[in-house]
Amino acid sequence: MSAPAITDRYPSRLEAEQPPILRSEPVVWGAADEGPLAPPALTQMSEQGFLIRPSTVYDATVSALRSEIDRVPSQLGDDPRIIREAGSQEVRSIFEAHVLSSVVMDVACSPGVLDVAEQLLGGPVYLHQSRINAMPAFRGRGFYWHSDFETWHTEDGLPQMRTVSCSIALTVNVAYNGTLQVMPGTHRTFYPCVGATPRDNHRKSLVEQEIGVPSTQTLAEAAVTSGIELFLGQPGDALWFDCNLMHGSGSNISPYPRSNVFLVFNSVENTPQKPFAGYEPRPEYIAARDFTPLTPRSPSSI
Ligand code: 6CS
Ligand code: FE
Repeated sequence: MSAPAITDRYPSRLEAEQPPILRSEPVVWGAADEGPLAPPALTQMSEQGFLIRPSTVYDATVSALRSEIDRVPSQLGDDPRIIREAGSQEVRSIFEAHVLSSVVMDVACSPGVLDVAEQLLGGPVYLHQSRINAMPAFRGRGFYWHSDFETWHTEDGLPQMRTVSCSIALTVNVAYNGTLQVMPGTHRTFYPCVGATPRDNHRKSLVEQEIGVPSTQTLAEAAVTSGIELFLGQPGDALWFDCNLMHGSGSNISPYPRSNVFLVFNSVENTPQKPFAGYEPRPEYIAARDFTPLTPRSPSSI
């Protein structure tokens, strides 16, 4: 007898358009007395799906992180973890940044980061994905609208929305250098997407995501209620956003590069199953298989 099929709460990569699905899990899993976030911040996260926390890392740490954008690729050479811009050889992302850089791992485990992630997800967490994103000046290309959870569910097998991202600015994030745009409140709805997952989709999707994006009609309808907000921040500021928040970024034609460190925390109670609409699970440098909970590191080490 074959094993009973796992019911999929959030089907996507479908043949035809399907109506939106209301989220069933909480957004905030921990309580106000379980971490640094006070009730207003928890409410903001719960209702809007994102939260800005200024001055999350010190200037010296920002500098150390920025130097990793040159150091890591020059030491690694040709490596799948280094993603380059389509039309040029400029570095776009460095994946598995917490493995390649102890500075990144120290930041992920620092007070004001790890304790926030644990509070939001209600217990121990590990890193599902990490990267340094570097959007070059003039020709840096953005990402079309998407929910990260849509990809992490279909291609990586994360069963529930119990995952949160922390994006730490390493440069100024201004309206004209391709900063992140979010649709507040969309994290409470799952938007199924049309189109089957191609084999080895990540080879394309990490440069330009075409599969796993909602239709323009769906996006237009969502934006009527949500509106669109920009993440505007200084180096060292952090943007926390829920795994299912609709977001994207425009191109950067300004003379100012935009870079950030992107940390994806997942609850240890939400480890991946078989991909819900993909083939092989994606490589470990994109979807981690080391579920060891992170433990705090003292601020003196960063
Ligand atoms: O593939 C990922 O894991 C992430 N990258 C993209 C372009 N979309 C989904 C998710 O944010
Ligand atoms: Fe994303």
